Amino acid sequence: MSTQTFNAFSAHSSSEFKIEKRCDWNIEEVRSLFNLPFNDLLFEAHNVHRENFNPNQIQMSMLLSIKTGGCPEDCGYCPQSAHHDTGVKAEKLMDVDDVLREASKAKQAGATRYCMGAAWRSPKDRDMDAVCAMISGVKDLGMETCVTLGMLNSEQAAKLANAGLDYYNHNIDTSPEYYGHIISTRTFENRLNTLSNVREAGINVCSGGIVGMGEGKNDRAGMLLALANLPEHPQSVPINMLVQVEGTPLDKVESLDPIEFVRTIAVARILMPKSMVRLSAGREEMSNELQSLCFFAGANSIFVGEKLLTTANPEVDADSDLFNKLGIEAMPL
Ligand code: SAM
Ligand code: DTB
Ligand code: SF4
Repeated sequence: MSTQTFNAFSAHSSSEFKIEKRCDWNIEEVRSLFNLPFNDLLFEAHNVHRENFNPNQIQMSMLLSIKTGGCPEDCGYCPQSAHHDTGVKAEKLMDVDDVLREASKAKQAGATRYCMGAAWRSPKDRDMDAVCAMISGVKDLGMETCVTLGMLNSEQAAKLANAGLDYYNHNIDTSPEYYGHIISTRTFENRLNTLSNVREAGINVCSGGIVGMGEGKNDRAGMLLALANLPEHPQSVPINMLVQVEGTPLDKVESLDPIEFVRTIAVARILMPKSMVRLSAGREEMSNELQSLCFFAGANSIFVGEKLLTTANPEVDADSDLFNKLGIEAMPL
């Protein structure tokens, strides 16, 4: 092992590869991980991964947009914001029966977690009963449940917990410093507040972010630092590569070097050794080789199915071909 690797890790590892679960990382440590030689970073991340997970298993989630478009928030990346002209039409909340029909197809396709997303700033109280019925219906099918509905107060979080919700997805999206460049209709603090309401209701936290939004390396480090230093590591950490959508302010932003994307996954794995790290949006534009590097670097969850919320995801057959080539199997529940 190079001296550089040894120095970079000696400050925070109890043995060569053992990295304790910590919530007190500092930005210099995170930056030094990002700056490691690529092979050293991948080697360390893969070892951390192997200590905590079967490296040949990937968890599979499926997404459904239960309420599409017309969102009052102005997130610069999002095709569903009413502030951007993207051609995504505003729809009503889906009927519970339709959602459950889609969920049973997802189960047949091998998904073990069903994630339902709504283009809301926060749910209206009048919508909560329908969402709770979706959650309990999906649970009855034998899948884990996840919803992403925007900001929640503590009463709403408690209601979702009572319905049996397993995970709440609420991304911090980028570093605190870059947040205002991407979204003006809410603050980073608002995000942390909802995460705290979710955690206090006893729901597992799914929180990650997006890279490739024109942010710098320090923002990627700052985003992962903020996630790793939450009172508890999020149980799931989705890392999205920006899907550029025409009509959004971030369309045509300079795309992120794929090697830097793999570094982001690797650093997430090292900082949050026991969390599921999801190679989330953006796989449609990634080669098999890039995805394979991400799995080696510690990603162990994906979204399956041909659609994310409004944009494309790889064909189910393409994913199973890749998994066969890599000897990867679905992670059982
Ligand atoms: N409205 C809720 C919210 O923002 O929390 C839930 C739905 S929102 C679409 C869920 C997440 O999708 C966002 O937090 C963002 O991380 C991700 N996302 C949205 N548009 C994206 C894009 N174009 N590329 C990558 N990720 C995207
Ligand atoms: C997450 O981190 N990524 C998913 C899920 N959580 C809700 C959403 C990705 C959306 C990509 C753009 C779209 O399809 O609209
Ligand atoms: Fe609305 Fe969520 Fe899209 Fe932001 S990311 S515009 S809150 S749907």
